[in-house]
Amino acid sequence: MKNKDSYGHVRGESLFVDDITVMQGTLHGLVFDASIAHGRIKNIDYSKAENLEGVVRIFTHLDIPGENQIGGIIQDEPLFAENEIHFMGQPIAFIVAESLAIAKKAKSLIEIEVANLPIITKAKEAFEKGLFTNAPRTFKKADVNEGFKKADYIFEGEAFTNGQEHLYLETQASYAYPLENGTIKIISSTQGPTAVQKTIANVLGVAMHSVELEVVRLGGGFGGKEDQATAWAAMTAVAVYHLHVPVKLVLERHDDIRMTGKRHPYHTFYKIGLNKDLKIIAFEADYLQNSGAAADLSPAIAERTLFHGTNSYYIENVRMTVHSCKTNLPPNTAFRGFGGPQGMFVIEAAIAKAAQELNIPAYKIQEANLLQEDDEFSYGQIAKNVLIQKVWNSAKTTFNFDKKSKEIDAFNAKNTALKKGISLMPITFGISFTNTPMNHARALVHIYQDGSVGVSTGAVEMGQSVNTKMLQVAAQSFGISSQNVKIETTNTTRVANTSPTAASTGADLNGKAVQLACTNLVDRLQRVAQEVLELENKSSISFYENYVYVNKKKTSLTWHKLVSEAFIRRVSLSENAHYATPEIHFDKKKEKGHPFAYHVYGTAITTVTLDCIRGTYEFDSVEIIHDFGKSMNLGIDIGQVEGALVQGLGWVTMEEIVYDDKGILRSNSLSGYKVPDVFAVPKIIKTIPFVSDGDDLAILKSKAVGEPPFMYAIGGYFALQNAIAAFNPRYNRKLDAPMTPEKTLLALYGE
Ligand code: MTE
Ligand code: LUZ
Ligand code: MOS
Repeated sequence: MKNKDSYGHVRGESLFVDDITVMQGTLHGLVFDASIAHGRIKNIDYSKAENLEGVVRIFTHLDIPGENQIGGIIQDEPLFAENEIHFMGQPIAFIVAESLAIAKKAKSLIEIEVANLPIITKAKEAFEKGLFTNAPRTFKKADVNEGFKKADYIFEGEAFTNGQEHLYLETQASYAYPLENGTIKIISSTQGPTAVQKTIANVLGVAMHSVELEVVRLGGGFGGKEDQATAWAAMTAVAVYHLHVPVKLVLERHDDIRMTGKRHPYHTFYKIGLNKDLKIIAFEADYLQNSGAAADLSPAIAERTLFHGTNSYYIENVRMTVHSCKTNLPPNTAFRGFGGPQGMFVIEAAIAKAAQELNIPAYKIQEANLLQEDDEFSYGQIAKNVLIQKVWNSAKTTFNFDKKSKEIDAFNAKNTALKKGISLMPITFGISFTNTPMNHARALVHIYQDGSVGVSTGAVEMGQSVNTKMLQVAAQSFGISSQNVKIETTNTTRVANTSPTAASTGADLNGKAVQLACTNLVDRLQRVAQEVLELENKSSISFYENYVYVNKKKTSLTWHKLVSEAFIRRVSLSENAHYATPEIHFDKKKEKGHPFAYHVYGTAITTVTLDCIRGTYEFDSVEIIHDFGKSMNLGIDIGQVEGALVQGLGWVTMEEIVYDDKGILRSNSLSGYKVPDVFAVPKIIKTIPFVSDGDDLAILKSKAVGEPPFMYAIGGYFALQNAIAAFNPRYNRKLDAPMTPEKTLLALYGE
């Protein structure tokens, strides 16, 4: 089945927030934000702006009826700045006017006086000054000092990864309007409708039942709308609270890029100890996470860095600590992989460093340390149904790794202006929110009396095709064709108390809830069929291709007829089901437990050709063996792998976020911030499913796929490093992503 949205998308018929037909009297909002990164507000004069014709009202923190607070995990982030500005782009006021053009004019008339305060943009500086958004977290396994004592080789180094702009096609957006009795309805482009609802209730000082959140779909989220869709929705809600008319806010691209947080940059200090047989016996890391000016999701992201700090390797002695450093950047936030990519980059950097020092290819170290069945992760979970060795071997044989390596050596021996590089990148990614209490979901399924079906869940469609998967689950459970099923919008009045659609768990959690609801309905309908067909029992009854079957034989009773019989017999045709992932637990005091329902495995082989005169490069191929389990929709799942891979290659090669010393974002538009275009995509991307049983905790045994493939791209970074080293043997690898052509050129001719 194709993505249900594909028809609407190519015809331009799919609705996003900005496409909603607005109601009469709708007003337009614009955010007045800080143009400096740190300072004390001495005075703001709104009078000229307020007096402009067409300006309805300018809202500040003084207009907030409840709490001026939007922090999700830690309450450290005001909706509107009060006395102090903490980052460039921080919202100070919300201008509401009859048109956007008027609001823009008004914005230019606001006069602000500030006293500058010292600006910190680098994690390391904040670390040295002791500035943090939240407490550090440490995962320990066995005794790392003892491990280093036993090691034959010890290497130390630093690794950097920069941030990443989400660049969802649809910018942050919200449309809010009053319903009766003080209720406000908000249509928002958010991955977390309940979080937005809860925050708005707190900002307005009203009960959650007075705030209704509705999400149709997102033009991409990638984590950027897991926590950071809230502010914009809250601003429109504050305006509606006071004005009692509809208010719309759609960020323009420059405003969105400037005001929102990004992937966390990391600056990490690591130490790795190996034995003569290349076993990694000890690994230690201090990750300096650049959290920005408020915690946002930093504590949770820090946690996932630790979970994935040892990637696909078994390491006996480990100590890893994340320090969430408070800087004057916009609060950094969730982005596909959620700290996992940052963690995996470091262990791969440490392995690359060791390989260089030992003068061996990195894959020999990788291969000597792959996780085996029943190995213990640093967080205490025992690895079960481990596929990493298998997918690794499969990638090497399927894609002729040995032959390719030799060909590349031969090519490099013959050529001077062009050099090639190759790498292997294994991934092991845990599926579940690492915060155990978040792993639950609900579904509300209605069978209408004409046999058509409406399904509501807490899942948010953002292009990942979760709605198509929900539709498949319902259609398959009922044995009816997919045209009979409609996936409804995500709405907090139909499905409440949801976790955000994130952590790649959307299809699993919501799909399992849909499955449960459908199973209960099937049970009821089987009883009706038993009556109608006058059978002894219902165990022989099944539903298939819109018909009732008995002992696998088609009867004349159709699904539609059966449903109308059930309706006449006053049988409930609606069901609400709740699913909570079984088995998982985690003890945050001991930092041990079983946090993940299962793991997703895979291995990518990447080859690159480097132009050693220009410093430019092209990825020739990325060939992947990926563990989909039993994919319920291979077209969609391969699309996720390819999209994630290219997004990851952007992160490690070309997307360079630049804040200057004053904390001003210089890479603030697409002329200065380059993302992969069609020419940057590897010439060959091959994704071959690794055939396995899947996992019972995955929906229909089809494993989660949203984030894991992002990390294949890390292999692209190291393939490129290898190509540089083939040209410049003196190159002392500075593992600093992204490896832009400029940095590559310097590396080719530097020490
Ligand atoms: N795919 C598209 N097209 N657009 C997106 O915004 N977000 C990614 C991934 N794939 C995203 C996407 C992220 S960050 C996550 S966590 C998952 O989708 C969320 O959806 P799922 O849980 O249904 O996999
Ligand atoms: N969000 C979250 C996530 O709150 N917890 C997680 O573990 C997570 N993992 C990936 C992406 N988003
Ligand atoms: Mo994805 S970073 O979990 O939204």
